[in-house]
Amino acid sequence: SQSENSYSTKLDKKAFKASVISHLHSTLGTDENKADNHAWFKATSAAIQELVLNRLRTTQKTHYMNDTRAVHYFSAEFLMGRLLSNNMHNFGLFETADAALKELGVDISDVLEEEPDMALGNGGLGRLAACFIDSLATMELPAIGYGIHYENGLFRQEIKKGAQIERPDSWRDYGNPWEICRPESTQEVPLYGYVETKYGSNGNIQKEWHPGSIVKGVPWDIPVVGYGGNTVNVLRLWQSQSSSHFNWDVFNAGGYVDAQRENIQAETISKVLYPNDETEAGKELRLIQQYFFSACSLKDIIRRYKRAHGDDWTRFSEQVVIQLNDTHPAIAIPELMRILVDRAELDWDTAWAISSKTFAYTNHTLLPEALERWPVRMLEKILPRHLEIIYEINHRFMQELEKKWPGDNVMKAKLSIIEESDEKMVRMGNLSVIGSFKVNGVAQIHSKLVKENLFPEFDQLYPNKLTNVTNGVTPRRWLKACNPLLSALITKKIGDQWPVNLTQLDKLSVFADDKTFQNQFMKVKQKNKEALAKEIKAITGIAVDTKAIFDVQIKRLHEYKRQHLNLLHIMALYKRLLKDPSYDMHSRVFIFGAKAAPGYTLAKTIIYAINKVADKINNDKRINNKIKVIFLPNYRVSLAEKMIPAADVSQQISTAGKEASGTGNMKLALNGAVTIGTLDGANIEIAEEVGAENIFIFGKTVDEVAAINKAGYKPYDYYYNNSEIKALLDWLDTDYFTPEQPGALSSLKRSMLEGGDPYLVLADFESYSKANEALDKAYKDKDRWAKMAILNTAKMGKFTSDRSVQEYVDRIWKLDTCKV
Ligand code: 26W
Repeated sequence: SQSENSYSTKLDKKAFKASVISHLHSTLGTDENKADNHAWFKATSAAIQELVLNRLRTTQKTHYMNDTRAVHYFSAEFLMGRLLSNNMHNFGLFETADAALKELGVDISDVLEEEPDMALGNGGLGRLAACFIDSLATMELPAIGYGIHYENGLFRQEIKKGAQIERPDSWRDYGNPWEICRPESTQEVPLYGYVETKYGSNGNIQKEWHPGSIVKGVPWDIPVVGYGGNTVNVLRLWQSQSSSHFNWDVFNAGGYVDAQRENIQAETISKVLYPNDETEAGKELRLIQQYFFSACSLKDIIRRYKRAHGDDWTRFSEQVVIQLNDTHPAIAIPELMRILVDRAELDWDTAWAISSKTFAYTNHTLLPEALERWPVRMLEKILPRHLEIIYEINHRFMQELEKKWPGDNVMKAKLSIIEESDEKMVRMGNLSVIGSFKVNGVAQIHSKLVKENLFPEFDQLYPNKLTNVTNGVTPRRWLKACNPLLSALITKKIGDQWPVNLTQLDKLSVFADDKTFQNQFMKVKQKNKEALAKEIKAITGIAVDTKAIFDVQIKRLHEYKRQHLNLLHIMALYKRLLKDPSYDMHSRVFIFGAKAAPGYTLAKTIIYAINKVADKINNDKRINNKIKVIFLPNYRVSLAEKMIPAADVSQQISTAGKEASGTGNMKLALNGAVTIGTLDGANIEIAEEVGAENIFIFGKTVDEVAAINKAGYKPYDYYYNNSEIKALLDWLDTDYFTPEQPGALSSLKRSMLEGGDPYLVLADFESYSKANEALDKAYKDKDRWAKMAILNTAKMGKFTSDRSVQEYVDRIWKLDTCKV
């Protein structure tokens, strides 16, 4: 196509074929006759990687020669998904590769299916980081992502008899074609030990940390290909390794096993991603992970800076900006202070002036249980010098507060980095705000709540520090690559610039009433639904009617996201149909994808409940296939890419004030799904863009939620006053859905009554039910629905991650593009 040619990196079908075959021979040691899909995947990837590495070298040379200021995106998670299709699209080579493989007798989609997801993240925060580095490369901005090279990413989910089982995700078992090990850039990271006080060269008191152990960090680079293929940045992920990997004395004394034990401990650091999303568990290994990758990354940055600027620290914050993706890497703040004060021997004020101009922090959640706090005792043991530095930062900060608000100890207690609870804690959020020059939330409403509820005093103290940058998603992966049919239709209508200039989608608006375009648009949706239906059949064995409404809720399982509100409503529809077989509703397939944190019992019960209700409904002949409930196991990026293009309806139903932004909401609307949602996170901005007629908004607002909680929320009132709600909750308490396990769903009922229904499921139920009726009615009007779907796609221009990144660049990072 035109769009591909205009960006294409001169490699035609013939040359591509030759390259794949040559890799089949020389890289994989096989041939065209013996190769299976996996070998074709490896060979195709190797052919692409050759181009990637060329552009990577050119990019790095260019950045080096220009001594560019760069952003360093520190994130404990990068949820990259698969890279082959994305890299081919970004090089403009997808269609060439497709044709070349076809001539070799190979189906490209079979090849793409061979790639394991890089699931080095939990959910929204990790996927946002992946979208941002895609945008940074596309926009030709000097940037590097820093994170952890987890040996095991987020667990693989199996569903056995309705319940979630976790299995390890070993994504590198057969080798990863993209990553490059850079042993020459290995770093060493100290841990444990004690701090010695002594006198430095200038006669001042100096601190020296004598670590109790040292681990090595070995970097693996993943190239990040920008759209157009010009800039290729890197994602640098650290793998931990034992530093003295063989202790000969112990070994020779017969202590082979003891000598190995220490190795194993060091290597445990990057073994596994913590699967908790929004719950801080306070685990020592997690703190070590955070410090490990922050320290390796800082050393890497400083090594590069010194190569250009020697020991002159004055330009450090001009060259380096570090974005902290939530507080997970916040320990980098005292680490930089340690390097500047203890190692470079700068005085505190000079060091602080540099450090506090280097860091910026993004907050991704308001949930109290997700706000990181580390026991002082734990820090003291693992990072004794950092604890001292944190105390010093806090001490000076308290003096600043005393000047501003003399004698106000309440204020001091609130803003202190140290929480004076029974067990003293270090508040990483407070440290991040104090140590950063900018702090942002991720959607307008979220940033407003960050200012008003989470950090109001900080906002008073530092009037322009807190700001908003609304999230975005990359349209290259989340429309162009995942939805080729819709992409082709859009390009035919408005040209090929939309992937890099998403607001051009608005040009589709004038066709929203055009019958021909409506037909074309809905035909694409229909084809995508048929493809997903096939997938559903293959995975679950269940046949679904592709004329039914495809209603999708895909996200981590969490009470605040309220999958159980969706489930209660499904049960309500089922009950209405049983009671009155002529109950008027368009047939609907409810599709879920969700992983629960392994220790989150109620979340697991909700998964179990969805599967058990699904079993019952899917096999109940009485309701004539009006409802199907599908739980697709192991929700992940590559599955999302199949589900999103096929969705008619996008469920975004969190309790108002709880979902910081959401990004799935953007991806689904971009692909023509209509949202049913609360006024929460970015839903509010989506509603603003698409207009009230093109979205189904329901439920209590942020202010109403606050008022209800203040007055004392009584879920029993809803239970006793709404007979449908009562019947539904009581139903959960029978053995109707779990005959083999009576009472298995009772705890779900209890959570909404005795448990206090903390996320206001019952308070929002009726409003949700009404919104669903309106949605059902709208769907039955084919023209109206087509118009809504088109306008959802047309009005998503704002939500490209290019726009988010541009806002960071203009208002926080102050970067210049660097054409490669
Ligand atoms: C320490 C445990 C833990 C782990 C992960 C706490 C918190 C997190 C993340 C901050 C959770 C997360 O992914 N938050 C999501 O960030 C997205 C990107 O900004 C938002 O779109 C989602 O609304 C928010 O839930």
